Amino acid sequence: MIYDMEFETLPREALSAIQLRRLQATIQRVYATVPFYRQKFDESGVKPGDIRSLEDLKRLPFTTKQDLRDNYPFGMFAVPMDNVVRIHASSGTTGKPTVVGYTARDITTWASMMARSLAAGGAWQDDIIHNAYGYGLFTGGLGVHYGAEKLGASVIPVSGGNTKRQIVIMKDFGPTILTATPSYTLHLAEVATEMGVDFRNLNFKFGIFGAEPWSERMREEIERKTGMVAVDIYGLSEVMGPGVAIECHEAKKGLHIFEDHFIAEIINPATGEVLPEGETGELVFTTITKEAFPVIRYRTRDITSLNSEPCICGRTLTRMNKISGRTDDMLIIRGVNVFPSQIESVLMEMDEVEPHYQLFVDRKGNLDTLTINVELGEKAFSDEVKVLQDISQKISKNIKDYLGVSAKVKLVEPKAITRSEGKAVRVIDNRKI
Ligand code: DLL
Repeated sequence: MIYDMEFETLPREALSAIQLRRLQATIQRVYATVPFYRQKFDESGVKPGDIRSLEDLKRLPFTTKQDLRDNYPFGMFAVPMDNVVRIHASSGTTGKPTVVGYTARDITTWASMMARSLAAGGAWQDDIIHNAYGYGLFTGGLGVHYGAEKLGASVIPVSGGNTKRQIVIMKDFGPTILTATPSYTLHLAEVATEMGVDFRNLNFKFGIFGAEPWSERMREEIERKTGMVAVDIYGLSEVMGPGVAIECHEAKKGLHIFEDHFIAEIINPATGEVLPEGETGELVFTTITKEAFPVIRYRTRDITSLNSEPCICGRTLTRMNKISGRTDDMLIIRGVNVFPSQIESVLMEMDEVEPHYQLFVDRKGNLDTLTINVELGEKAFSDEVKVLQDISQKISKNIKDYLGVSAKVKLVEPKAITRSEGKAVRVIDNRKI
């Protein structure tokens, strides 16, 4: 066995026992080695020895992105630098990046988890993986790369960009698995069409897409345009990178969390209270095997719910539902809360427009306003003002009917919105400037 897949079907009691042992060891270690955790635990009056059950995790304080920033760059590392073999950083839109480190064993663990993720997503040793996640400080490229090699698949380390060349490679090398962000995948499909290549005739079977939110509607659109089965993969640099959770290709319904390495909780983001299974809130992770950069109750800001119903694939690992948004991405337009992914779902229902859009939020006086720039499809594109007016009114009406917010809709020509080679920028919030 090249990786620890046997953990995926354990009965709950056995998995919990492993989790508790690993959690206790992690808590002891961070208390002894990271001054930040020692101080935080002391302040809340909890000693490592007090963690006697998984329930006791609740007693520990949260860790936030701000805590990581305050300890920039290496203050949260739990090992000396001579044990750190890799550094990644997540750019972040504001402030300093978050810096994370890995020991040699962390890299091996991560590769195993990514191998398991790829296998769950439909890949195997005889597959050729076209890896279009960016290589560099971003964890996507190298994370998938090591996992693909561990699995024994053949990996093409193409990274993001040079899109035309990517299409030629796809035609000539015949990769069977695509790993990329959903937005870049749409761009790849579009460029293929321009080059006279029908994506659906390429060799791909599965696409393993993540690193940004994408709606069920977007999944349908991608599957229709590319002819592959689209699977959702989730992860974040602070917890490890890609491979924290993934959908199995059998069910494509919820992402199995690798609970032998991470403990997930859902909290009410306003009060910090832990919510019961099934309720929606902020996802919080505790790592239980990481050496260089363990995190305790890290608040991801991602919004989802958990579900431990049995899955048809046989895995007993709890699933998290597709991320519906981030606590810091929620727009409040005249008192109505709305997430970009909800707007995406409404747009995707309409044949006239393409899945390329941007949301502009402005403040006029005391009121927030929302403008949606959305691309017209080639077929719907018209010079007639009346036709265009009708389409934009229809979109506004649908947004109002489904989401209860008023939005101004601006139709733009096909290809007018800048294509992403990694994570798409969907929201431009001019209130924050
Ligand atoms: O995006 C790691 C990754 C790489 C995941 C490749 C999947 C594939 P960061 O750059 O640190 O790490 O960004 C993490 O991206 O907190 C979420 O808000 C968002 N995110 C990641 N995966 C998904 C997903 C990588 N499947 C942040 N759905 C996370 C929705 C996602 N959002």
